[in-house]
Amino acid sequence: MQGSANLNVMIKAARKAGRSLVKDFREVENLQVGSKGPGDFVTRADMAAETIIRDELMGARPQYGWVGEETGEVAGTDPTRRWIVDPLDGTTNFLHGLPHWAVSIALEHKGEIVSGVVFDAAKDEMFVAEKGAGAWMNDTRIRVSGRRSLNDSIFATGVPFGAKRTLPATMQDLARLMPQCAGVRRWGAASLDLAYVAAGRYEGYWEREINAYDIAAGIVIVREAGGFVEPLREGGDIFGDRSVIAANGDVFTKFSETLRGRESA
Ligand code: LIP
Repeated sequence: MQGSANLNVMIKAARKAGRSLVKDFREVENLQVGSKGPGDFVTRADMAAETIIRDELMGARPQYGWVGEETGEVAGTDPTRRWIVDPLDGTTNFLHGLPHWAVSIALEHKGEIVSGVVFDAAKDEMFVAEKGAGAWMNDTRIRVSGRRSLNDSIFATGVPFGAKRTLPATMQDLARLMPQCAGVRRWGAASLDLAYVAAGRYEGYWEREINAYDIAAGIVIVREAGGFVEPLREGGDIFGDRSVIAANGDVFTKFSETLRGRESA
């Protein structure tokens, strides 16, 4: 893909952070579980990755704003653009030695996500998209799946850590959806859930109580792969409501109506 200068900066940052995380991920497997076990180590790995990304992005574009999972929000001198970064999405998987986690970097311009990079460093899968330029995985153009019926479709969801507030609603979602589809998965990395929808690996994904930095990059990747992304609440706001629903265009209506409680014929 012929990306913009900004996208190239994002890809470089993701690769650099990914290399550091892969090294740390190998270490996690050698650590003993205990009070001074992988938990502290993973927090340090996460912080180190965020520092790498921040140095790269802020070094290249010091005028842009910044939102990072670990370091919070910093306003830029250019109020129209900001980076939205999760250095390690899928922390719990990482902590348990499960190779399903990613670096997620998005660029927002005037309230819209215009570029996104989701890097699954353990599998060396780099998902990227830029508004108007399509979505790619490594050197291959990706598209959402062509499955049209809910019955044949697989979906993914997530439940936040703790989940007290969200669990009953998610259970209701599952009760509505599962009898009508081929299966629901819970992989534990929202950025990759969106990237997988974009790559046609499953048909859709939804989540309640999700943070902007977990999903910002994936949003533009799904849209550029031909899919739809909306807030779960009709007419709502994805980041404001902290809820999202994404799917290929063929199943989106039935999928969203099922979750929103209005089952279509
Ligand atoms: C996690 C997500 C996961 C979601 C959790 C959490 P983290 O991100 O990607 O899929 O269900 O609520 O936000 O904490 O690993 O960066």
